[in-house]
Amino acid sequence: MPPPMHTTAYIALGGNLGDRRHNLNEALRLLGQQPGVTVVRHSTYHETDPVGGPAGQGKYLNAAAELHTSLSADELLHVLLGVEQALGRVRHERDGPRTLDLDLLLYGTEVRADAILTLPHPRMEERLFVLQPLTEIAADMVHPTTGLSVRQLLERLDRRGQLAGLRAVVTGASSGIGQAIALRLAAAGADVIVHGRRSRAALEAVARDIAARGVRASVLQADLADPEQCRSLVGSAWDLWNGVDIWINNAGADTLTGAASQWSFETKLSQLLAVDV
Ligand code: PH2
Ligand code: MG
Ligand code: MG
Repeated sequence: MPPPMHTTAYIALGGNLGDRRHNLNEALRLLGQQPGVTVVRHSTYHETDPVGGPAGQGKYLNAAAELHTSLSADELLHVLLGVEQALGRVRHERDGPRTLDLDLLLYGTEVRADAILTLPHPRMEERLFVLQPLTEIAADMVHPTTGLSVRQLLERLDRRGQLAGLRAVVTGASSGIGQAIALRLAAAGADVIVHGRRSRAALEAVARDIAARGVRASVLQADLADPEQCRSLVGSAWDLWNGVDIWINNAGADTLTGAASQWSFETKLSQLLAVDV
């Protein structure tokens, strides 16, 4: 008898609530029990820092697994959601802590993007917590849209730096510490918006240095002492690249040098509160 038709699929497993090791073990065991699904191999478990989501959440345990399945991609997705639920997954906020997340990374060489499913998984290339485990079990597998192997995707991400794909804003970035923070973020792979109040030319020079690191750079000006300009700065920054991942409130009023050094204590204090706070 010929072997039954199957598709090779890869999934990412991760969780940062409860007994993480137990949840991953159980997920693999339950998956193997599903009709039409065989767990061929899985990676070791990697402890990883949470990417995105709320501050203060615990570290993740992540893994990857290779499946053989006679199910369609939609059916397999349904099975993954069922196993998540069986292990107590409750969905609150986006990227919030969870007992178990099962993401379908690849289903054969299928490429699709619709309301139900995007294949390959749209963020797998940016995620060390996916590519490191996946490299253990499928280093030479070719990713269908980039044409790169999983090992090459990992090497590319390592080269691009830890903050690749994240969008940062640094206020008061035309000089000094703010400029240094902006350049360091860019060196780590982040796209950076540099904010300043006055000197457009200085901001544009910093933006050029940032862009020279191969990331996106942009300039926004606003007087942070003016609440209305604060609001519009946030709106413009958000709209520019459709979201913000990192916001550094570096700007501070200079009340020590120049004309400001002659101000009364009360004036200095109110300016500090208006700009810095
Ligand atoms: N999953 C996310 C968001 N952030 N971070 C780590 N380290 N591991 C994950 O599995 C993970 C994450 C969204 O699914
Ligand atoms: Mg996920
Ligand atoms: Mg998921």
